[in-house]
Amino acid sequence: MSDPSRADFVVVANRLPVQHSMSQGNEEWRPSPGGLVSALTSVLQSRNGLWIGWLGVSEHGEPPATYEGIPLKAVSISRGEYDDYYLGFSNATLWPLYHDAIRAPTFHRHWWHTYEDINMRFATAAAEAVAPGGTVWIHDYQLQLVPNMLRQLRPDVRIGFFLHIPFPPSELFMQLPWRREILAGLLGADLIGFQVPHVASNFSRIARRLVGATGTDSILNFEGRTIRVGAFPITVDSAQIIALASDPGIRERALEIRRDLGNPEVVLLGVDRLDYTKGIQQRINALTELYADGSLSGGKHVVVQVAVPSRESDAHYDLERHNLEQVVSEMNGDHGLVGSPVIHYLHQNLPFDELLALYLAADIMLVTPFRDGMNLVAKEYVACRTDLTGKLVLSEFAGAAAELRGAFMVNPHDLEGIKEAIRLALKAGPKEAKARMSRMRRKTLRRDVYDWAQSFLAALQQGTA
Ligand code: GDG
Repeated sequence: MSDPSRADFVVVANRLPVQHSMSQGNEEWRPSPGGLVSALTSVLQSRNGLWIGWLGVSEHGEPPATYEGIPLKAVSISRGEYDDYYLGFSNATLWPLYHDAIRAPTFHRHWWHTYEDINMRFATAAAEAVAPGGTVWIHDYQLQLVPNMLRQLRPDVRIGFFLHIPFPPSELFMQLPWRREILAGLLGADLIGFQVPHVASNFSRIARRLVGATGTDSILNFEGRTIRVGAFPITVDSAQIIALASDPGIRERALEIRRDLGNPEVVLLGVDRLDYTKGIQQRINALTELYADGSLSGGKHVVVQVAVPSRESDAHYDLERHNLEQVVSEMNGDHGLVGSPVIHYLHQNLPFDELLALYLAADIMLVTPFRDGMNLVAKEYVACRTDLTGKLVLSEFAGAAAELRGAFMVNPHDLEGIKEAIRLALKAGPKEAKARMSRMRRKTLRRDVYDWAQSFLAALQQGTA
């Protein structure tokens, strides 16, 4: 007899799919934005699933028991644990280490111990929630120990893990004092998914070298079990984006944005979480030099940079914001005209409709992270350009670069290279732009985020039956 209080399918992620917000003095729980929530929601709905996650730092009482019919189970994390597990080990140790160490990672034993404790809390919650023989899909770098912890508690369960961010090359991963524990944690899964193939192979090599796993890059053997390893590049909800891109209200808003910007010849756009991995300052430095050398000119070329507030209680992010705002105001000070700034900067979380209108208003999209697991902004821009206009300048170091070969590629560390790519994008005529955009759309529209979730889960079921 199956226990009705247990679910056949469980998603475990750091965050629940709802977030707290205040609207005109009223408290509300709203869905967290993004395609991941939509994709997982539909999979959970079709499989009698449940979502386990943390509510975020807010102390706003109980979240709803369900979201779109999906039961939610909140894991609570105290203020002190938040500092050590989230701000500390997740975002000041793992995040920089996994992104090429472009900021020095910090290692503290007490952060690690709290990371272990919180991972055990998530694993216990999953073990209590999943039905016999059920499936658990664990997400991202905050929860890398959960696969093995859950396996110890519930050996009957099928366990998948997907890493949304890069996995570092061995030279960097070796710095981690708890490198063996992290590998053993991940290897508790039946399937470990990464964004791009070379990252998956790199992980398997490290696992063979460091903890004595055997096998190939795609099938490892460890402690008597078989673990599949593969690439599952995440993508966007293209049907939804295409529908929004043809919405008359959003199209009108895109025209209005261009009018508000003074009807320039060219609008250049950046949209990023305000994060030091995204290369925003370097990009603005490149743009400033292009205004200085006359490749761009005030009134004719206008830049819009949306920097979405992120991890605001972290001092690194605070400093990043401060430095970014400094270069933005210098750029306007040096090159702006009265009533016509050269860069419009928004430090805001915008409604998705407004983001779409900005994508439609932009002639050139600038996506130049120093390192990025995938980068969905690049794919969203491509998906919404249904008329095949628009040009994308894209970092070689974003996972998306493997698919979006029609972009103007840049090494984000090379200031002259960024400038040159922007010049080339400015120069490219409509025919070249169309050919490049068609190429990128063919690739992007082949699969959507629902296919992504289905392909991961199909691979996870392989070898069962
Ligand atoms: C991590 C990995 C990987 C942005 N501004 C607003 C807004 N957004 C939405 C975008 C996009 C998402 O946020 C950002 O996703 P990215 O992929 O660009 O970057 P990360 O947040 O760093 O995501 C990344 C991703 O996980 C998925 O696996 O691709 O590499 O780092 O969807 O549209 N949404 C709204 N308002 C905004 O102002 N509503």
